[in-house]
Amino acid sequence: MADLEGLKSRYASLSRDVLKLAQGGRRVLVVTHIDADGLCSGSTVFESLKRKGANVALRTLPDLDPKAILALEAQKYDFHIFTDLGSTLLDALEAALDGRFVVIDHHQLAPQDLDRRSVVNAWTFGYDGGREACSSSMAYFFATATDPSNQDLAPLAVVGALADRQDSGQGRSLTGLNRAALEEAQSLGLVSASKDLMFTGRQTRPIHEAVALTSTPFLRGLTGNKDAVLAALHHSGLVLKDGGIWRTISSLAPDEKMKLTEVVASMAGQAEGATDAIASLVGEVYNLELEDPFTPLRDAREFGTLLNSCGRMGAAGTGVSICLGDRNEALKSAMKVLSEYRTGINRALESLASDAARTETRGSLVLVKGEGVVDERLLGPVISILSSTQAYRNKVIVGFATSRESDLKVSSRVGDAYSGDVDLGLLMRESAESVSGVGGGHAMAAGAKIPSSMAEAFSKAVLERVPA
Ligand SMILES: [Mn+2]
Repeated sequence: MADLEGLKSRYASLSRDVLKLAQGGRRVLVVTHIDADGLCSGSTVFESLKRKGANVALRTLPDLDPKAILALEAQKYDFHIFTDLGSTLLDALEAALDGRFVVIDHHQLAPQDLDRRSVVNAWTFGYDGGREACSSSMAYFFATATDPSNQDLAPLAVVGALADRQDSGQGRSLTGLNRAALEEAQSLGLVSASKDLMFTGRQTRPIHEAVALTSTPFLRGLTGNKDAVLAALHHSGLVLKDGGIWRTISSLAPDEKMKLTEVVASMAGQAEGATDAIASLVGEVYNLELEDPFTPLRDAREFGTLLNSCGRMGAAGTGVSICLGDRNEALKSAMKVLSEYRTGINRALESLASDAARTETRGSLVLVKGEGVVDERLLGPVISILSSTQAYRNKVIVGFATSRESDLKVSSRVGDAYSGDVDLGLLMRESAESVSGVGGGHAMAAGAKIPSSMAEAFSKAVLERVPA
């Protein structure tokens, strides 16, 4: 059972302890992951301490591994707060940092670690950390325990939750601890929730561009193809401009939205199951009311995509600046990163689609060989998008990309229509370890790194563990 009061009282004492240290001049370091949930959660904890005058710094990491832990130890901070990483490394952290740290997280914990003092984890308080609580909402309640006025940070919890794909409630809604943070944001007028068509750029882009930008679900023939969409929309008679200015999807009247849905459905209609894909385009959307309506920050899902692109493309610092409120230089450069990110993903998807030998289906498992054509930084989003396509929605999909000279990066996802029972975190870890690699993650999304020479042995190990 969810125990929000228990979490709040844990945070009341934790924040007291941390503030006592920090306000006494001790140096505190917040260490966080580079994905959107990591950037939002790290920024939230950092900002809440900064506002109290603490001597605090923030660092982003692509991975926390034993080497990174040793490097941290050498810097001799007085206290460390890890967000969105660390739950599986408590022993190593304990050994290196000797009580001078706490982990705030939602990744699965080993059962014997649930009640350790050094970790505040969603699972300990009865929340499903894969669906109901992200690190950003965990961080949000730490921030409000530090000072109730930190409620203004609630939109970051919503962004982090959506970016971690936790909109798994009815109609793509947020639930659990994420919902609790959302409700605080709503009560302050910071975020509004409504039902709408969930095309990317529904408030910011011309209609045909918004349809073409949408990649989840992946609409074959439409995603990345704005000319074809424009031609079809013209043909339908939908009024696309208002006084010479392109209209947006959110400005359409209900009957026009219906018409748009029909056009998209008929274009995507050749593919089997397209109706399901279209149905999944309607859901709860979250508006950040204080953001400029013509930026991607206005829509919480797009805000998350923007942050994810920063993290993946080596611009995590830019993402942090945006979380902390920079709407000038940081936003400008993030927009550029986002457009490169989208171009890179589309190019990778095209390369994969144009070479049938790169995709191999074995029972319910799909292997995607992206070596040489998928940038390793984009492998995760590419595999995510593929797992939302009609062809692979009922599969487990495992993709590969070249990593430096002699390694392979592996990324895996479970399609939302897959009927088997698989824990990808475990699958990646066991399969990788069997070929002297490393792996892990969530049940629905996980990754690994293995030696290039072990690709075949690794695939075999995966195949043995995926129920057909
Ligand atoms: Mn996360």
